[in-house]
Amino acid sequence: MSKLRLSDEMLGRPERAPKRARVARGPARRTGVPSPFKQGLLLGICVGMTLALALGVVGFLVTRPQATPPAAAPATPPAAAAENSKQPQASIDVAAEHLGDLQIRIDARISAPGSYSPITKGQVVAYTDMVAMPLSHRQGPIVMAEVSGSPGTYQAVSQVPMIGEYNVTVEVRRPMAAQADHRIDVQNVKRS
Ligand SMILES: [Cu+2]
Repeated sequence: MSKLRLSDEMLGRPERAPKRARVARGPARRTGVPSPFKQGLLLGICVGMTLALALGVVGFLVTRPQATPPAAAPATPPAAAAENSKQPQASIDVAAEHLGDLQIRIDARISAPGSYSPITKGQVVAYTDMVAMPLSHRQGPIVMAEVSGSPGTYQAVSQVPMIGEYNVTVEVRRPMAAQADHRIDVQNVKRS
């Protein structure tokens, strides 16, 4: 640039005005040609960022209520989860009996919460876990079969590995998710 300026001054002292104009046109053209492009680029970036922000805000607002129940579900008991999903929860009455030789029979009477009518053809499983040794010999899922002639009553027989107090969890999988717990003390190998 300095060389050009010097040469312009050297050569064109008498023709300063037109050469200055040319020089002025040069940078003007140089700035003029990219400026729409730059403006367009800036505009594009601005519009793009605004759209991205808007999409982000919309996405955040839309997905937040959906993300809250799964986050709350593991922290809260299934009863609260069922309330959140507004699904009718089954009423489960669990009983367990030691039959002897560490065998236990688990009974579950499952009914609809409002009408108390038995829930038939349900998918029901049970889990047993020793209270004093949590998860060390947890058993299940033990499939519970509906007792014929006794609609809504599900039964399973299982053998626990050692004497002790056991927590029996009955889990209804269908037609709705629900579960209930019951404690049974298996203290003697013979029938207690
Ligand atoms: Cu044990």
